[in-house]
Parts: sequence; structure tokens; C-alpha cells
Amino acid sequence: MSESSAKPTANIGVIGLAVMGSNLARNLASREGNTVAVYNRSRAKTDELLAAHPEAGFVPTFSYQEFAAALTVPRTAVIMVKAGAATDAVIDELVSVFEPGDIIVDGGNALFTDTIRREKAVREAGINFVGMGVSGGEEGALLGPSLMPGGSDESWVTLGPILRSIAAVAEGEPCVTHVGHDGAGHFVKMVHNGIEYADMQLIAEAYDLIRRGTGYTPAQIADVFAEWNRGELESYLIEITAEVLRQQDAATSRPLVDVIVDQAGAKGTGGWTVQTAIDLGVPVSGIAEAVFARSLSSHPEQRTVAAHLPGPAQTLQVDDPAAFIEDVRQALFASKIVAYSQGFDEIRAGAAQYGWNIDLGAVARIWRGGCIIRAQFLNRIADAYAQTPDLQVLLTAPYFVAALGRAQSAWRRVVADAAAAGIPSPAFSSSLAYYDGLRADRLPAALIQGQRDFFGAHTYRRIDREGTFHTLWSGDRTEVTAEDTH
Ligand code: NBP
Repeated sequence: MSESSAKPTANIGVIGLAVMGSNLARNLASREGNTVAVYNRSRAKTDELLAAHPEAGFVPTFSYQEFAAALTVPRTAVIMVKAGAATDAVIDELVSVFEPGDIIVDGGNALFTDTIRREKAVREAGINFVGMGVSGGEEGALLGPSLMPGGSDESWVTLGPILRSIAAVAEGEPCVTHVGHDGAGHFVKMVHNGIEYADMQLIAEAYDLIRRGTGYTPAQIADVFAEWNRGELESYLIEITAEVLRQQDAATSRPLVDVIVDQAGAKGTGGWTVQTAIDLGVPVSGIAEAVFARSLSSHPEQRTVAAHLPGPAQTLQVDDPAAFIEDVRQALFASKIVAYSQGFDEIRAGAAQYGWNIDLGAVARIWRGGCIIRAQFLNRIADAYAQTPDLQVLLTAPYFVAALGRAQSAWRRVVADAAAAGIPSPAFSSSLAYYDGLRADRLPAALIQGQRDFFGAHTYRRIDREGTFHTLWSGDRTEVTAEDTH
């Protein structure tokens, strides 16, 4: 600890004053009872923030020693720096000036396995480390984000009231819960982002099908989305889709969506969700298709050489636009249920793997406000887990079974029409394939087991007897138990 004569006055501090950190610091400062110390590696950002927001009453600091000395005990610091090496650098500095019982919160988009590693290392110094998912972008950070903190129960005692005061509020409840220990918060934030990828891809496919099927202009399709936003699809993403489609390009007067290059970027959290799901053996096919659809879009060199590949003209002949649009709406809702079900399945599997006690209903509730996937629909998920906390597959909850039943025919028509017309709809069609795979009485996985046993003696189980079996394929075709063969 450094010596400092100044009396500590701040109950919380923020390190990293780029857009997210400065907005979160302003949000904290605006709440009754908070005094916020701020620090940024380069001085200019601190000076700018202070000059722009004198009303916040920030306590500026210009070294880690000053930062620690400005904080009351237990010292509580929220790190909002670039995820990765910068986070490790800041943690090392803080550990050298903090004391046992203090709290370090990482609000960056860290990979949850990094958070598990950091929590373990910081705990050895007696300091609490909390990996916290923050969703809602810069506006959320300022006005009320959805917050997904992990970390120890001890840190939650101090952090809980502060975080509740700055979080978004949905139906009277703050959008924050203590998700679970160590990396649980960042894990849940990662899956949130994966679901966001799927939701966005599904919306994009719905737009594309409507446009190719009806010939509506983007502004007309904006009206469709605005209408959908008044029903069961009501959500932030549907709402902003209408706004994006309505936007006209000032330079060309064309719809803006038509002058934007059709190559989607990504910052990696969708990919993490898929990689982690693969490690856990969870089929998040809708999220994976969304991630891969962005990858495919971003290879113009491959798309150029493949543009002449044979296939239908990628247009649809729709006789009844209103009926077709309703079919697409149903297909979107059904596919969305699948994507969310897969995401919650991944959280359930992650919790089991890493020993986190995650309340899935609470996760659905904290996503109702502040974050990008905020939606009325999340209430239905919360209800499902309230009714059956250990629900094996979310989409088997009665509300979703009924919704999927209603959407069936439309969903199948849309996927079939898209395939026949050669219009890519990877997330729609993979969601339907997942759904049919789940409900199938028998899967061709049996054949795969036979193939595996043929070429690799990987063995198989039988439907009529206990044990593990291997067939001597090239010999007399006699079936023997695995134990007998090795
Ligand atoms: P950036 O991710 O652009 O990071 C810039 C900040 O990191 C600056 O304050 C910079 O200090 C600091 N920094 C760097 Br770079 N290296 C450092 C180091 N070695 N030591 C100390 N500080 C260092 O900022 P952002 O967009 O505000 O995002 C902050 C975090 O929030 C990120 O982890 C991001 O993934 C996460 N997040 C962002 C969003 C979003 O919508 N943007 C949403 C949710 C979470 P300097 O000024 O001295 O260069």
C-alpha cells in the first residue's frame, strides 16, 4: 500500500475510461450514495471525463496508488479495459495496491476460462475477483445495463446493492443477479452473445425471404417488423431492425441496407459460445449456423468464384404476400425458441461441468432489460423454469410445445420453399432439423456406431442387452463383447 494523506472518499472506482468505462462510471456516480474514483492508463481520458461531467463528482486519480488510497474499505474496483492482456496488466497492478477482502470486478468481455484462472490467482492474495458480464453497449452502461456477475458470495454482499442500483429495471426488477462463482458470469454473458448472433441471423433470414418472396421494399418490410414488435416477437432486436430497414442513405437516397457491404463482422463471443458448446457436447446448431453465416459472408473471394454455381434463381413466387409473411413470422418464432433453448442448454451443461449453481429462470429475468436480446419472450422462459426448475430441454415446456405446435406447418413450408428456391436460410433450416432430430424415435446414429465399429473397433451398445459389443466385421461376422476382443 502506498502512503497517502488524503482520506478515502470513494466507495467504488472504475479503471479504463473509454466509452464503456466512462459511461459506467457516470451511471454509478448518478446513483444516491456513490462516490466514484476514476483512473485511466493515459491521463487524457480522465481529464476529458472530468471536464465533460463535473456534475458526477468523480475523484480523479493518476496512479494505482492514488486510486487505492481514494477507496474506502473494502476497496471495490471495476475494470473496463480491452479484454485480454490489458485486463491481466491492470489486475497485477491492483493486486499490488489492494489488501485482503478488497474486490476487483472485471466488466470486460473476458473468456470465462480466463476469469476462472484470474479468480484463482487473485484469491490467493485474499482478494475477491468478480468476472462480470455487462450487456447493453454504451447506452446500457450509461442508463442501465444487464449485469451478470460471478465471483464469491462475500463480494456479492458489497457489490449487490451497488449493482442493483445501476442495472436496467424490467417489470420492477433490477436486471442483475449473482449468477454463480468464478467464471459463471462471463460464461452466461458469452452464451447471451451467442443467442444474440442466432437471433440476428434469424431476423436477417426472415427479412431476406420476405424481400425475395414479396418484392416489398426495405421500408415496407420495416412496417412488417414494427407490426411484429407488437406481438409475441416483441424485442429490442425486432424494434431496431425496423429502424435499420427504414433508414435511407443520405448520399444516394437508396435504402441504407442496400448500400451496406453484405459481410458481417464479429468480435468473437459467438465463436466462443460454439467452441465451448462443442467441448461440452451441447448441440447449439442455431448459434453455430449464425456464426458460420457471418464467416461465409465475409469471404468475398470465395463468393465471387462460386457465384456461377448452378441452382435456382433465388427468388420466390408468392401468391399471397400476407399469408407468406405470417408463415415467415411463425418460422422465425419457432426457430427463435430453438436457439434460446440451445443457449439455455449450454448454460445448464456449463453449470454442471464447472460446479455453478445457476438459476436459469433468474438468467432469463435479468435479460429482460438492458441487454441486446431483451424481449418479452424471456418471461415465458422464466415461467418455464419456475414451473420446472430442472427442465431438461427448454422447448419441452408446455408454452413452447404449444407455440411450436402452432408454428409447425408454416415453419416447414418456409424452410421447404427457401430450399426449393435456393435461398439460403441456414438458421431456419438447422433449427427445424434440430427440432426433428430431438423428437425422432430413432436416429441414424445407430448406423454411425456401426461404421465406427467397422473401421475403428469403437464398439457399440445394443438395444436388447447390457454391455459393450464389437463385431468381427471381416471374419465370420460373429458379434462378441468388447471385453472379449481386447
Ligand atoms: P476498449 O475495449 O476499446 O479498451 C480501451 C481501454 O482499455 C482504454 O481505457 C485503454 O486505456 C485501456 N487499456 C488498454 Br487498450 N491497454 C491497457 C493496459 N495495458 N493497461 C491499462 N489500460 C489499458 O474499451 P471499451 O469499448 O470501452 O470496452 C471496455 C471493455 O468492455 C472491453 O473489455 C469490452 O469488450 C467490454 N464491453 C464492451 C461493450 C461495447 O458495447 N463496447 C459491451 C460490453 C462489454 P488508454 O486510454 O490508456 O489506451
